[in-house]
Amino acid sequence: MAAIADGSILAHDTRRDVVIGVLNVTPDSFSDAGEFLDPASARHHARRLVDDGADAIDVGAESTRPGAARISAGEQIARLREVLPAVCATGLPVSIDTTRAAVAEAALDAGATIVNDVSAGRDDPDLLPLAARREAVVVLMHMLGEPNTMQRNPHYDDVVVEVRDFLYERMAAAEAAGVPLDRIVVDPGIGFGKRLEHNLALLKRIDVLAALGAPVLVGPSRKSFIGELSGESQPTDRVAGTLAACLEARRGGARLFRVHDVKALRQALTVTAAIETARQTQTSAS
Ligand code: HH2
Repeated sequence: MAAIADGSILAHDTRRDVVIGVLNVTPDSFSDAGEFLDPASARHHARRLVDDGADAIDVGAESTRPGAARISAGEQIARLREVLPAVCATGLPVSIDTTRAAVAEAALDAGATIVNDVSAGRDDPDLLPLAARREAVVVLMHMLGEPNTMQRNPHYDDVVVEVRDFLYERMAAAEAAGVPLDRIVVDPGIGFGKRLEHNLALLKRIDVLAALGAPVLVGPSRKSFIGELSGESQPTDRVAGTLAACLEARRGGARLFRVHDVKALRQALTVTAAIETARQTQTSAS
């Protein structure tokens, strides 16, 4: 785990699974609202993510759950001020989950090296040029509309093709802003303007997105489609469904997983990798 704090863990040549632990410094996130708003508990949770085997930590100060209220860049920065230095001190690469350039800049100044933008550079025109200047890794995520309205009757003719074309266009926009291809990660945006069937179609066809040539990140963690399928109303009780979604996405070529339950996913990935190795050993011996 040496020398990865610059975000190079996300580089294109890695075949390693990357587990990104979620740290929401928010009062209104859908599954961990208010838990880590106070800096001491945020620091404590960051250390726990490290102990649980996270490869990186994604810190956000604005909820993107359906219908969430927008908060200003200044308020996001205030929420993050005490938390970010402590999270960066863990030594893991730190990702900032924001659509605002000012927030991204404050996080990069504090030591973050990855910008996770759920608007894929559409919300703030300064974000991609900033990421380019600061040589940050950028996560470009698909979202239909915006958090306030995205779950109002989302419609696609072909969700996989439309998400792929959107990500292709945003990759081109990021490259035009100066972000090199080997610093771009793409994400289908599970739950962002998608019904159950859209989420399932995307998780089933990650290979189509992987063909774009950038590493694919998925963030199904505890999301409502798992509740729809299982009847589980408590997000914290959706861990098993989260693991299933991540492992299926991995079969299609997803390499990065943004999750709340790092320890459980790490274990699932370790077992999956061991079985794959056993299969390869068997095949080469026969
Ligand atoms: N999902 C959430 C937030 N950020 N970023 C990426 N790249 N991909 C995702 O799927 C994704 C994301 C929503 O989850 P969470 O942070 O737990 O909730 P909230 O937005 O309510 O804080």
